[in-house]
Amino acid sequence: MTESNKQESKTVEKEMTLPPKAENFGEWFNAIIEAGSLMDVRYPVKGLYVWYPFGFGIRKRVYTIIRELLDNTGHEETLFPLLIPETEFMKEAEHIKGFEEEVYWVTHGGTSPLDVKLALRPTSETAIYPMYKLWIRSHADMPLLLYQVVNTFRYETKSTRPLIRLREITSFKEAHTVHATWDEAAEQVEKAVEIYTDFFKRLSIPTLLSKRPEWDKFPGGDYTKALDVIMPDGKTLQVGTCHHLGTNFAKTYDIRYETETGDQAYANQTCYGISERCIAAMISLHGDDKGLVLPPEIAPVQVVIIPVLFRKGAEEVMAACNDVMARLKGEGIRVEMDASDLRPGAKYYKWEMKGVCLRIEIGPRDLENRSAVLVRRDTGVKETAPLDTIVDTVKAEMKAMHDDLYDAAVEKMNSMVHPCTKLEEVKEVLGNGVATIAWCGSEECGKKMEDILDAGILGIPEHLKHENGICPVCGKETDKIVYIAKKYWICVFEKRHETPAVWRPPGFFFLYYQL
Ligand code: P5A
Ligand code: ZN
Repeated sequence: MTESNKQESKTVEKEMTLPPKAENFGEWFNAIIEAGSLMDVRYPVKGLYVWYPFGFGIRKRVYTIIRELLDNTGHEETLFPLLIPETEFMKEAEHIKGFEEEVYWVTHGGTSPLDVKLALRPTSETAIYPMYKLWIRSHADMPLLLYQVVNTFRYETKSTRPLIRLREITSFKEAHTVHATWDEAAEQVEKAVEIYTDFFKRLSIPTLLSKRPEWDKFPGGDYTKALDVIMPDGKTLQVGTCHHLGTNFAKTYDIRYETETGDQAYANQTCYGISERCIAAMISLHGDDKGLVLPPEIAPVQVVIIPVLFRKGAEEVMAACNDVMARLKGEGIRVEMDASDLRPGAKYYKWEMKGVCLRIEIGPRDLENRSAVLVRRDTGVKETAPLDTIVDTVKAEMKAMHDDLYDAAVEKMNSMVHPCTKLEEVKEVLGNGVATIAWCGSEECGKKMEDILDAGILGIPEHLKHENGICPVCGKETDKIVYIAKKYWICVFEKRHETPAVWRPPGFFFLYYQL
């Protein structure tokens, strides 16, 4: 076997291992993580994975977008330490309650026990806010809008999954803001929601926005607004959260400022975060049985040129391909040429798997007409494009591809949101997406609904109102509606209410940690 033959047979073997997405989304997801060169899952610590360079190229572009959006809206990037002293970590009772089961502790320096244990940040409130106490002095120091992109550690006990539920979240983008008034902080939460919505649009991802119920809000916060994505199997993935923290953390960490009238007041805060779950959502929504489908802005390779070579005219074909490649590169387009001796089918397979947006084929017959064949990755549609204007055609197709991916995803999402009036209807539709139903808003009715349906309340989409709604549990009239979904990839604090409250009154807590 020649070297190239070997390569080809290996590729073909992989080709057969991507299971059909529509039938078994879970297996498809696991398979594409490897086949799409995203991550190596063989790292010998549970819940930790290695980015392949190709996957990291995707990550880099996704995080360039969020950085751009934040930088353009008054945020500044910063970097805080990974280690948090136990003394700071243990100050905010509600916050500890939410995270205590998830924290990794550093207890030793070499062989000597540390005087004060150090937590690996599960999120950075308790690292950042003691410094905010030092930085915030007067009303003129606000608003303060900082963010960082870091790794955080959460000892997740449910099954871990690459990009979705990690013990080392490698790409945690967390923003922490400080404001004079509660209303200003509330406005910032709305801005954060807008930034995240725009961010997901750039990834051609539509999201569902809702205000989380009381029992599901961020530990230590006043309220939480969250963005969820409906995954292809109908279950929802929480991809972003924006929390109003009120003055709760400010009181704990003594973040005060002098008002214009010379009084002292506690600051109001918000924080909001996303993780590499955004990449999980992107590949899941757009990918297909042939592999990754990536919005052009994200694709590490946007165009692949495949010369169709015969003995006759090979030189001219190569010259034309090189010319097109140089012109595309000149316009900043990420382009590769595949002149290898793989058979055409194997070449298509390889580049389709990597989510290359456009394939350009040029052969002797195309040259006779001064044209090339263009194939779109998302639709598979072929078109003939004149060589002279091919750069413009490529640009137009890439723009169209982003919009078409988004439109298709919106259509799919809308077809998976089912308005219901009775709980029996909700039960029926939950296998295929999200249900909306009236809800009076009481915790009692909410929890009853969750029990009856064996599903979770995502939250209230405050921008949607229900005329003449009737709560299906208590029968009260209401204008509120609620999203209900099967959500199996929940995050830390969503599990909090599963722990009986009697176990952890704050007093017991402190006692426990003082011992
Ligand atoms: C907001 C930023 C926070 O931690 N503190 C700073 C706030 N919120 S959060 O909801 O707990 O997390 C933010 C988002 O991170 C994702 N996420 C995860 N992703 C992968 N693996 C995990 N184990 C994990 N846990 C949380 C979720 O998308 C969440 O909305
Ligand atoms: Zn009710």
